[in-house]
Formats: sequence, C-alpha cells, structure tokens
Amino acid sequence: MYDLSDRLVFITGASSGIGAACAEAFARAGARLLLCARRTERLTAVADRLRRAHDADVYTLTLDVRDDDAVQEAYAGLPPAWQAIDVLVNNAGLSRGLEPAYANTTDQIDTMVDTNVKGLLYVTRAVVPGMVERGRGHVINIGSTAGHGVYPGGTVYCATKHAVGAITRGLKQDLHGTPLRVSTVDPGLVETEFSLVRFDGDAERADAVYDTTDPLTPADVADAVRWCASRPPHVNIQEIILMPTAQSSPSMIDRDDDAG
Ligand code: NDP
Ligand code: 8X3
Repeated sequence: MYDLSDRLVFITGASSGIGAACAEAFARAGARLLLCARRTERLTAVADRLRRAHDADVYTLTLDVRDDDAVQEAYAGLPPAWQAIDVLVNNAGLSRGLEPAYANTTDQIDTMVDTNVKGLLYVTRAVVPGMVERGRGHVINIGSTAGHGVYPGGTVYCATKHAVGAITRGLKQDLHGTPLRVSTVDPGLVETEFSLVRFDGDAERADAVYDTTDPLTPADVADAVRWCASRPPHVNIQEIILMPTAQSSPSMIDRDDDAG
C-alpha cells in the first residue's frame, strides 16, 4: 500500500461535489492538500472545514483552469514545499446545456472544451514535469461514463470526456519507462452541483435528475480515487468505471416514475 500521509495532493475543482469529497478523503488519509477552484469563498469554506475536522494542512488557489498563463504562474508562484505534488486529481469540469450539438451556443461549446480538455492539459503540463524530475507522481483524471458512450444532448460533453480517456491513455504512454502512474476514474450519475451548472441554475430541473433515482454520492467517487492513489507503487489502476446500481449505461437509469 502507498501511504498517503504527508503526501501532497493537488485537486482541481475542489469547491464542491466530487473535488470537495476527494479533499475530505485525502485529508482523512493524512495528506497535505493543494486545492483550486474559481469560487474563493466556497473553496475557503472547504479548506476551513478540513482544517477543523482533520487538522489538515491545506493551501488554496483561486484559479480558472481555462487560463493557461494563470495556471503556469500559480504553479510557479507556489512555495517550494507546495510544488512537489505527489498526486494530481484533475477533477475540474462541467457540462453546459442538454441541446443537440448543432444547437449548442459557442459559449457552451467553448466552456466545456476549454475546461474539461484544455484546462486539464494546462494543469497537467504545469505539474507533470516536476513529477518526472522527482521520479514520482500519480495523475488521476476524473472522466465519466460519458467518455464510454454518448447520449442525446450530451454530444459535446461526451466528446470532452472521450478526450479525457484518450489523454489518460496517451499520457501513460508518454510516461512509459518512468515510475509515474496515470489513472482515470469514470463515474456515472453522481449527485452534485453538476446538473445545476448544466441547467444554468435551474434547481428544480437539476433536482429532478437525482430525486427520482438512487445516484452515487461524491464520497463514493472519492473512495475510488483514494483507493487508486493508495495502491503500491508498482500497481497502476488504468481505469475505474463506477455507476449507481440503478444505472446500466449512460442513458439507462432506473427511475421511480418509469413504471407509471
Ligand atoms: P460540481 O459542479 O459539484 O463541481 C465542479 C467543480 O469544478 C467545482 O469545484 C467548480 O468550482 C470546478 N470548476 C469548474 N470550472 C472550473 C474552472 N474553469 N477552473 C477551476 N475549477 C472549475 O460537479 P461534479 O463534482 O459533479 O464535477 C466534478 C467532475 O466530475 C467533473 O469533471 C465532471 O465532469 C465529473 N463527473 C461528474 C459526474 C456527475 O454525475 N456529477 C459524473 C461523471 C463525471 P468553481 O465553480 O468554484 O470554479
Ligand atoms: C456526468 C454524468 O451521465 O450526466 O459525467 O453525463 S452524465
């Protein structure tokens, strides 16, 4: 087993949902946490909670992963003790809208591609060279079942998550011959703010996605991420796909109202 105590774990998109749950799981394991997101207040609240509950050593960065200059500067400006990242969890991501691809706005397309694909690559290119130099490190990408299939209205989002799968497999090959590890954890339906963001703040529509079924919790996903990171150094978990029992494919979800 790889002991996570005092390891430095960088989690992007840690102000809510899966990212915040990963921060909690790694804090429980005794890791030091570097957390980023755009919403400073939400991020600070997560950090304060972890300090209080787990006496965790936490450093926060208000950062938009879509801004490559900001990402590179933020990393370069970290105190040296916070640069030697052992585990990078590339979690920041979102979906915008549920329209056919031909009806998506430019803003929706750019936001999804820039965050889920380009942002992930910007953070990776900031952090991985140091891992290679130090001869240790683990990149864990948060993909999705949307990276294994497609569903109507999810075309662009699914394309970005297919890209995350390609980046995971490609990066592992790029790092061939080094001790670095690369994994992807690909969940199905998880109850987070994901649908609230997808539906532009329409809480009623977002709640309906989760209220009629039994989705995964962010903690379920964080458990898989922490498990991946804690395997012995010679074990690389390439991919974990986890779905609620009530889900059998990206678009097959057992819902309470199905029988009616
Ligand atoms: P949430 O909306 O709860 O969390 C998304 C996180 O990403 C927030 O912390 C948000 O913080 C951050 N984020 C978004 N854009 C940026 C940005 N440009 N720069 C920095 N941080 C950003 O959703 P989830 O927890 O569900 O999503 C986390 C990941 O899990 C995503 O990659 C998503 O695609 C993936 N996923 C989600 C599933 C689900 O059903 N919920 C299933 C499969 C995968 P802030 O707004 O403060 O910047
Ligand atoms: C998020 C899960 O099914 O809404 O990746 O695309 S889904």
